[in-house]
Amino acid sequence: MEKYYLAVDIGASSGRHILGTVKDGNMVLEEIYRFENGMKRMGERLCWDVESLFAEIKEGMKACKKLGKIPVSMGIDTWAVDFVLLDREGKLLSEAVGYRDDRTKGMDEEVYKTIPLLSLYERTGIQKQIFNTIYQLMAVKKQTPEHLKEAETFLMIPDYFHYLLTGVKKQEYTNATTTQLVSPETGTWDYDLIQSLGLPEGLFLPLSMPGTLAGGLAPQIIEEVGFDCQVVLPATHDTASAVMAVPVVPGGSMEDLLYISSGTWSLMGTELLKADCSVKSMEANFTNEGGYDYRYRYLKNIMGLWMIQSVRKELSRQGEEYSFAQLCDMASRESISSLVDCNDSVFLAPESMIQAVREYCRNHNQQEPKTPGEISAVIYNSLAVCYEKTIKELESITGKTYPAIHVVGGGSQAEYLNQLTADMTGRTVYAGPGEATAIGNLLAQMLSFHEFDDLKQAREGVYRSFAVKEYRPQKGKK
Ligand code: ADP
Ligand code: LRH
Repeated sequence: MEKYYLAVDIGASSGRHILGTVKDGNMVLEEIYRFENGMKRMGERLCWDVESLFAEIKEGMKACKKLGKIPVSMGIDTWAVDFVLLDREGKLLSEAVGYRDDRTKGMDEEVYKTIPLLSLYERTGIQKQIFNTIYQLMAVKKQTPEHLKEAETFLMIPDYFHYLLTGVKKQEYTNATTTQLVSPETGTWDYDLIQSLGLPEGLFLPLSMPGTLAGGLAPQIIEEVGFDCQVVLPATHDTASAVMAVPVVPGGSMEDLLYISSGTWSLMGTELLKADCSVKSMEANFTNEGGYDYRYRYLKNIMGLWMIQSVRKELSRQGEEYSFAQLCDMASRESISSLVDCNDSVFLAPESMIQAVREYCRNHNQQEPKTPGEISAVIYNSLAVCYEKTIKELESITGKTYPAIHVVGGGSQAEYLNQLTADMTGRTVYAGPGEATAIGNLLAQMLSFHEFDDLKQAREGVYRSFAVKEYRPQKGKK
């Protein structure tokens, strides 16, 4: 009898249900359901439609039933930093506001009235991003304080979905670290910080590690989807799951891996056994997010393929349909040398990404990209330059050298970008697996059911199970 595990991986641009099994030590995957995702304007705010996302979660579960492949366990991961507040009856107090909404404007200064930026970094090790949960909670406190007063429960988005499935409220560690309210020293909420910010301490429960059993499905869910299974918390932050699935050559080392988790964002970094909360690290804007087994994900957020996703959508609205592969192909034939700083805040949520890229080039006295191919070329080239800069910073901070880059996630299919990255950085790029996040989600469940002994064995399993494509740097291309 096959033993199936179900990963529900919801990224900012799409979600999927993937069934996984282990056969002779190798992982076998089957994608059974996929759906679109994206923030939507609801009233004044950019929000996630959590109601329809939960309906999609259940639809995918029904697909298991239809196939007759009932998982022993399931787990959900999503993007980080966003949350919901629930009242005493477990009802949402507001829409689930998304991280690209501008409600956090000026909230950094509000937080710094209580704790200066440097102390905040020293205490949490988390990279400043204006959308971190800490700034979002400050926005709630300033703009709708009644929600904080009425709130009985704070749950990050995947914790909320697990609660809807099981009726059990758990707060998972890896995603909790992205709130910027967790101490890397203790691995739990920094209650002094929470108190000093005037946030209700009671909202923050003891944290649960990936692999924790949340419980079985609630009776009404069993009735709806047609089966029961355990819910096991994966690393609920999608990037933490993706990093778990960075392949390791059998007998090789897990230390000193350099990865890019490439999707809507490019998360580039390594793992550290101890968080680096130094001033140098803060100035380079590296983060120490919590990972499986308390291995810190020492990385930098780079704006990533969000830029190309936005361009593609915009072109589609104008009646020009291109696949990502086509945009890559068109970009590869352009010679434009203009570059943008991908991490400039003008690219976080512009009305028009095409105009934002053009304007940036114009303002920096560079050639303005005109055609879709030119715009895509500017974006892909700028990303590769950003990767090169990030490696240099990382090597200078850790004192190590990283000869190869593992690109995992949907973006590992961008062949043109992989080759550019190899050429620009002078390192070999290993691209794949493309479904790293779902694989990492499955690994946490499988580890909890003892399919693998430990993370290293699990990562060696990833190496054996999935094809990885190699891109060697070509001389003279830089
Ligand atoms: P997320 O989980 O953040 O929603 P994914 O990991 O699914 O994102 O990655 C989606 C991105 O991968 C797309 O935005 C696109 O840029 C890139 N991508 C996927 N397939 C291809 C392809 N065939 N060629 C080029 N890029 C691709
Ligand atoms: C990637 C991701 C990233 C976060 C961002 C909000 O999907 O989780 O790690 O910084 O979304």
